[in-house]
Amino acid sequence: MRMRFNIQMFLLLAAILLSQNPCDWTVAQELAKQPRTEASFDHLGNPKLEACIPARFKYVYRIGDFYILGTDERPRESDRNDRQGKEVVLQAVRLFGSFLDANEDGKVDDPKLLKSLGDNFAFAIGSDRRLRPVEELIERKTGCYVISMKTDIWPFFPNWSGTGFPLSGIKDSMWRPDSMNALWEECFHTITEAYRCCDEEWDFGKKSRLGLLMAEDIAAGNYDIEKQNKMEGGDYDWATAVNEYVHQIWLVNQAGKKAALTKSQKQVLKLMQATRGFPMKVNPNYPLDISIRVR
Ligand SMILES: [Ca+2]
Repeated sequence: MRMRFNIQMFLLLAAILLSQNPCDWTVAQELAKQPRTEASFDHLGNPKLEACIPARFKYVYRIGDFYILGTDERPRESDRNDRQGKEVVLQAVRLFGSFLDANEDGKVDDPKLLKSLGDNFAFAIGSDRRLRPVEELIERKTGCYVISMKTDIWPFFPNWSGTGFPLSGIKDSMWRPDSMNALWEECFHTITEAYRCCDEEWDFGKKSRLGLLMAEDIAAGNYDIEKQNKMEGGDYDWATAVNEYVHQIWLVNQAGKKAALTKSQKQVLKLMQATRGFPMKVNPNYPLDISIRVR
């Protein structure tokens, strides 16, 4: 039951985080940003963002100007009770590396995606209590919206392969495979949010291509978001629902279970496949080579 509770908490908090449109916020904060040169993008990272990271965040990495930072707090729900915060940070760096270099040639597949990540986002790992002030500070000082993996709430299963789960179809927004590693989902949402900031096809609104496909599925009785909406007291936002729908479809496809998708869901898959550099799979053991250890 504890797992069930945690998944619900995970969905609820993920929904709250995703319900804000980070691009709108970033635009509003644009004036607060210092312009940075190409040279600093390559060699210096973002000193302003680094200055916001407290010493208790012992692990700081960057890929280009996109920062991944974490504490040494142990993840609360994991496969072993001796898992360390460092392991979560390192796996996040590997997942982002793999998402950015899906063909594994050691080069970022789509520099536009990396730029969007660095310009608009950072990724943080640790307990909710430790993360909140840092999320707020980074947003305020740099305009980067922080997407987080809350390791005191959400499950970290580093050996999860993303395959082998039973599935008869994605019926609702609450569906996740049992024993799923929540870190995959948070990193994936960061990637799709970055596309949302740099690619007009990646819109989650009601009139958007993705929004219309989800609406089709709901109208056909194939998919439900009302159960989650009720659980969240009517606050389950449409864009968040589309984002989670996209993630579920991606997850099912990368597990080799595309046949279980509806016609609309297969169209979502086509949009992903048509997006330049979009990672259709992820390798949790991707090497750390394209990242720089800052701390
Ligand atoms: Ca590549």
